[in-house]
Amino acid sequence: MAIGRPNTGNLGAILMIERRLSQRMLAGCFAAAGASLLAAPAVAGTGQPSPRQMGFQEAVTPVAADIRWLHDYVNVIIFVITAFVMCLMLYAMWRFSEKRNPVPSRTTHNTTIEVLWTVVPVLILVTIAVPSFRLLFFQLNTPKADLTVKATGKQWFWSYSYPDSKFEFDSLMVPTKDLKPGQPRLLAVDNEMVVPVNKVVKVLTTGADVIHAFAIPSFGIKIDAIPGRINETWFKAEREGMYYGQCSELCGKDHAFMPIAIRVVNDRDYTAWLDQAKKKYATDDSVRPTALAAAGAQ
Ligand SMILES: [Cu+2]
Repeated sequence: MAIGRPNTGNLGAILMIERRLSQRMLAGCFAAAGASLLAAPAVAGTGQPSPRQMGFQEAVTPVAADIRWLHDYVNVIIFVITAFVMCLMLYAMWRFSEKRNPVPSRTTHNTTIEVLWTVVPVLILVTIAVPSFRLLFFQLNTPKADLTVKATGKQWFWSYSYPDSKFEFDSLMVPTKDLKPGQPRLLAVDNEMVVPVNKVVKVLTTGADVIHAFAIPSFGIKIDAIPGRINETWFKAEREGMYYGQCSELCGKDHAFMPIAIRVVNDRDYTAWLDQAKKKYATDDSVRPTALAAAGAQ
């Protein structure tokens, strides 16, 4: 009795279904990729994510622009290496298959190729390390600051203090039901941090309770806000507008609901804001001794 026959029939049918399915899946993947490419906005979001965004949010500071450049540069290197290794593997599978190469050679060691596959990766790493270190120094060396703002992460909102002008205020997320037109959900806040355009802003961060992290994708900054210590970063926004970020360190129940909103304005608007902010957020140091504000003034 041919035991194998019914099985062969089943197997054939299964294989055919599988082939059709994989064809369909492949077509689906291509369609999805095509649709997302077509539907993707010309530029990724500025200051906030945009629907079907590919890649980073648009860079508005020199540091963020450099981060984007390094990312694209390393991506090209990754692509070339991956393509090269894939071609090499495909060629080896084809050329040295049992059919084409029944008696394998017993060659071992080839000094030239061994030197090459040691030296070439080292050179590739050097071409990555040089711009990467340059970017690190650029990020970590704060230029002379025009303005200092201290951001204190609290469960679950941010407080901004302007030590030069001696005021501090809290910045809380606007609940979805209270959003005004144009305000992005989970990102809009009641009191935005306001800074002037084209000015170096030094940001000091600290945490009042647990570790939070201050991050603005468009500015290319992300730095931990740790209780008991002050961290420092800087940005120079080169375009006016609203820029959003979020706490980027899991800090508790409402971690997802303590956005960071920074409004970058021209000098005139900044002076006007500063004048009214001084009145609005005036703190009487005798009533409210803020050790945090003092720490920021250093
Ligand atoms: Cu947090």
